[in-house]
Amino acid sequence: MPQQHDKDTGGRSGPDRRGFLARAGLAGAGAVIGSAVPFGPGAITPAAAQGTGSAPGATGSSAAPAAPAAPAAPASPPAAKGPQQLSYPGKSDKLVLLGDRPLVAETPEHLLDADTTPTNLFFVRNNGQIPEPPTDPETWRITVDGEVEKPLTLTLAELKSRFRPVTRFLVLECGGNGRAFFSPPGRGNQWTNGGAGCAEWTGVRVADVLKEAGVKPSAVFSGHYGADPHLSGDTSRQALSRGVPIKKLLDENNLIVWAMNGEPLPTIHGGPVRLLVPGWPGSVSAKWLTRIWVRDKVHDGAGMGGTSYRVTVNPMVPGGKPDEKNFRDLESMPVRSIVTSPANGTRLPAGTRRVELRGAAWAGDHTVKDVHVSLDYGASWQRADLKAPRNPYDWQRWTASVALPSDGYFEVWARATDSNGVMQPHIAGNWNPQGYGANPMHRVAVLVG
Ligand SMILES: Nc1nc2c(c(=O)[nH]1)N[C@H]1C(S)=C(S)[C@@H](COP(=O)(O)O)O[C@H]1N2
Ligand SMILES: [Mo]
Repeated sequence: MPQQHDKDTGGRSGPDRRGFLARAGLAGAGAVIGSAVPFGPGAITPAAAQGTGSAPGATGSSAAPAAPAAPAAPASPPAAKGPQQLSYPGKSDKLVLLGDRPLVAETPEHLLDADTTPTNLFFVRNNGQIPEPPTDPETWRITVDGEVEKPLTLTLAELKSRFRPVTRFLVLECGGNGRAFFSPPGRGNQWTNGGAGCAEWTGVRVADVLKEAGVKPSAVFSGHYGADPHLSGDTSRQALSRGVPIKKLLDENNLIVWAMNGEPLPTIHGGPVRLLVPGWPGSVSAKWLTRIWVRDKVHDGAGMGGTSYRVTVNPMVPGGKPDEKNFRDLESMPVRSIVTSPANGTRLPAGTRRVELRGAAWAGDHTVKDVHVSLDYGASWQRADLKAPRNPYDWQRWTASVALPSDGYFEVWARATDSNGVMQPHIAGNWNPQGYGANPMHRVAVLVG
């Protein structure tokens, strides 16, 4: 099925996809699915050539030794060149490059198998250039101003010494996560489910800092600023400057962080200092934080308004012409579950009659109430064992042991239901031009024998 080309993105699938499928040994299945499955061709295309070795019996690296990794290419448009790996100091080359200017890379779902996402596997999303790290991180300054009694300028050293440090497991998720599942394609980086991760972050509460500044009753919204230069190099332009309503800003779970997984926050993730506003689109979690501007009206920085980080009020015709009056900011991210083991494209020995599944689930501002799995395309469902979050805005790990009725081709489907009873849909609905809010059930192909 031909797909539109999306100019904004690095290629995901390549001309050699057929070759990859043949090498990967699920060629027959892949060919059928690639053309006939309505939920997004390639959503279950084996990703085994990523070759992590984490899944026993995965078709694995032996399938395609020389070729660049050929990950699952859910609903992604054929591009001029094949999928590429990220090459960046401190980051795993198993991350899939979605764009190199600005630098954007996602984590294949099966590499999100640890309870806490290692820094080298954490997805990367930049809108502008990556700023030069300061020689002395402790002198990094942030300003809190606007609708406050006492504007503050604080160095990193002062943040550390004047406020109580807090360490939390928090999910950071790009607002566009799941975009690749939209049909017709949404404009932007073609994330599958890998524009998310859950790290352990250390910093201070935004609310504590704002308490010291004294928020005025006139405060309505925040504007967040980072030090990253605009891609064009134009110093009068911000790469990105988003904000949140004051009520969300003052939520006690928001942090100004300087450490990730116990290490100084790497530059690529916004070090020395970034904001972490969990549950909402990642774009409000400003990296290289320089300023929190408390405003008396809705922020109008780069990435606010229009159809950016916005979803429809009344549903629109997929692919239709957007009416800007019909959009509102995407706030809480939707419920999502991922299967992190086995990897998509795993081959199990003939006669295998049970498979152990592992995954993660999260739901923006909410918790996850249930995860269910199916091996028969949703005809029947089995409830997974779901752990409680370690703290608010952590993701929830789940496991399930499922019987395999026979040899052959199976798809593992996983669906989560949030604390409000809202479940993941079968397909990406509520189409919008820039492709936000897609959270269809995750599907992983497994071949027994
Ligand atoms: N200053 C600045 N902050 C930023 C961005 C950016 O481009 N510049 N990208 C945002 C977006 S869209 C996301 S999804 C997250 C990604 O964070 P990560 O690269 O650490 O994974 O950072 C957010 N913070
Ligand atoms: Mo993002």
